[in-house]
Amino acid sequence: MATGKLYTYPDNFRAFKILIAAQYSGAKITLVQDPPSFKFGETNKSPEFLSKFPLGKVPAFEGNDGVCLFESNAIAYYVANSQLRGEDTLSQAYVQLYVNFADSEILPAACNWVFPTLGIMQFNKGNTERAKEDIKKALGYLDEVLKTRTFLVGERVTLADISVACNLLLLYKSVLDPQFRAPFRNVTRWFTTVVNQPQAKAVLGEVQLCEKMAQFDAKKFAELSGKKDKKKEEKEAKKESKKESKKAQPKAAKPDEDEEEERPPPAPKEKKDPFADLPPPTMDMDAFKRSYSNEDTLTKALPHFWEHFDKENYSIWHAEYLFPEQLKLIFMSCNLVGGMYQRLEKMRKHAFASVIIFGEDNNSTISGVWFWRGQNLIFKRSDDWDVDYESYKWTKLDPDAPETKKMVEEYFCCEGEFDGKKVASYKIYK
Ligand SMILES: N[C@@H](CCC(=O)N[C@@H](CS)C(=O)NCC(=O)O)C(=O)O
Repeated sequence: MATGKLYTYPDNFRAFKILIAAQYSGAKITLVQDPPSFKFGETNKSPEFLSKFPLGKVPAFEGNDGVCLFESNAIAYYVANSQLRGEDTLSQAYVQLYVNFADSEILPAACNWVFPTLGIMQFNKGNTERAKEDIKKALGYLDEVLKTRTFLVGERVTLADISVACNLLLLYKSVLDPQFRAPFRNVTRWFTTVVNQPQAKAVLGEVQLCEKMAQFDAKKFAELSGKKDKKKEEKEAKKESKKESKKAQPKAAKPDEDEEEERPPPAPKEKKDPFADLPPPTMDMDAFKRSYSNEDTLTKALPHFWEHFDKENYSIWHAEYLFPEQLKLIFMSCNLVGGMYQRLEKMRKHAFASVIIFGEDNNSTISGVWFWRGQNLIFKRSDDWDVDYESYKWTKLDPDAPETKKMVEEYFCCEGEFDGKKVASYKIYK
């Protein structure tokens, strides 16, 4: 039976899957999640940890026999028993179906909806509405399945129930209010059954279902940080009144009306080239990114950068997150930055960034160095790119100044003095 240590941070729903599986199988797992033995952003970035888990991600499992595993579903499988894995090949295939369904069809939408309500991700109305629709679709499917079943696969709890329930946990706790969950009664019955099994309860404690849907309060967010951005509000109001179809922003009132407005989706407009006003690019961005990804940053990628950087057609910028007092756990800040990168997917060919999260849980800042095509703020070139940038202060840097050289080196290497700030984590946009 598996015995070992599980590295994670407290209250990680990914670790819950593993811990619940271990409750069923009797696997002995020692949690390593509190300082000094584990500090998220530090321990998991240490050479010792990386030698065992090269991606530096948690949860990560180290068996007493030396087995090292990451990816929460793989660990849950390893520490489970045959009941949880599925007793025959078809049941095992169904278990895989639900484990993957939980991660692909539920989790991304759950994060897009819940994270802004926790203040750890920039709110975007279109994204939240889309996430709600995705969740409705996933719950609708599960509700059909669970009409005639107590558990998702077979007659007993399996990893299917554990994975799906853990990925629904944040939703049920904070946004699936009685009205939203009313059409999905079978799912709620099943969810309550699963989380109240003694093995789940031992890990999750009492799970209280949401009474009132948590909301992102844009005004409060801005007021609290003392940086109310009038321009952004005006823009939002304008967008709202125009019912801009592109982002399919529904009215706040009735959900049924919202759906009508959203369907059918508008035909995609012919997009104009955001860089139409600029000469063709001269710098080979891919070549730099290849060097950055594959070669030593200090001795290869940086010299490559300075040799090929074309200051006529590209510019370098420093970005400072404007609301550090809102930042909570370091991994949440990573998600904030990761979400911004995702929303800027189509800009990747034209930009590169190293964004660093400094400090520690509940006391951190985010700043980065970017470079991109053109001399002005790149985010203004397309409506698709303007979601997050106003949360940052942007300062254009002089590419010839020695301070810039130092800053670029520190940020690209994610190492350096940083005016005394301590690197907790970083994310590269490439
Ligand atoms: N698919 C992975 C995701 C793991 C993951 O993204 N972990 C995050 C925290 S929730 C992490 O360790 N991030 C640190 C990093 O990206 O450096 C799993 O299910 O285990």
